[in-house]
Amino acid sequence: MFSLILPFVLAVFAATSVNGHGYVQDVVIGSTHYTGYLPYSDPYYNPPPERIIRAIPGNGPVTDLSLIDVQCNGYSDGGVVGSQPAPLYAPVAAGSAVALNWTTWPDSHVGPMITYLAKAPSDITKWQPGTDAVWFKIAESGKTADGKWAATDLLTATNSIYTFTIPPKLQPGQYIIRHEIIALHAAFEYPGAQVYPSCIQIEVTGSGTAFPSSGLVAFPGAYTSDTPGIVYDVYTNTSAYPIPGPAVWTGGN
Ligand SMILES: *[C@@H]1O[C@H](CO)[C@@H](O)[C@H](O)[C@H]1NC(C)=O
Ligand SMILES: *[C@@H]1O[C@H](CO)[C@@H](O)[C@H](O)[C@H]1NC(C)=O
Ligand SMILES: [Cu+2]
Repeated sequence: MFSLILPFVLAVFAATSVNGHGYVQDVVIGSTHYTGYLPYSDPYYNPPPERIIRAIPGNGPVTDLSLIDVQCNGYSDGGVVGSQPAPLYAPVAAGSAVALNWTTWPDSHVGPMITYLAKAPSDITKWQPGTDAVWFKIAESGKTADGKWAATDLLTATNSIYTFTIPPKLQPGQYIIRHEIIALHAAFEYPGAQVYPSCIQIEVTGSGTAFPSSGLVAFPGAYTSDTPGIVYDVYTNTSAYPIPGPAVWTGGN
């Protein structure tokens, strides 16, 4: 039985008074739904519900890109360390679609949506990548030629569901999906860009053999104040938006 304790009630009040922001609240793979890590209720259950998404402290962003927090969200100096493993992982056949259901995203928080993978060298429910260069980008969406942003325009148009595909030829194994929105409403200077990362544990199945042979990046590390797209004035800049990070790896397609 779950026991619900008083702080839950307090947390719900606190949550409703916090401005917007958000996180991935639900993951859909095939016909299977996985509830995301819910930062305003999960910590108050004993035992806590078991999730495939790594714990986050709340719906707020990370702005100091040098912190481990930029990997999976979390307090580097608090009880929840970014990238703390989750107890479960979801099986996914290579080539399948993964649908990520975000909480309602604030209109003001425009920016790109970017998705990385990292392959766990051992049991993913115990693995913390730390500052190792293990991440490669598999999907990205920024600003369209007619000025529509992945977040919020395109995300809202799909009922807050962002969908991407696991590369069909990717070699099997356990992977962390690192998916993020980078909100740019204050990114005219550094620090300003707000990173909202979410780390989802999966086990990819199939007979693929593809894996990137170079170009893996680290979080923290991949983004700094000098990375194109980290400082960008969304209110005045009508040029194309350079999505931060490495090129998308297409070797598994
Ligand atoms: C997204 O998740 C929320 C909360 O579980 C749910 O109410 C909503 O229907 C989901 N959206 C879609 C399009 O499935
Ligand atoms: C607009 O953004 C691009 C890409 O970041 C940058 O190179 C350019 O200098 C910016 N333009 C202005 C006027 O700030
Ligand atoms: Cu916000």
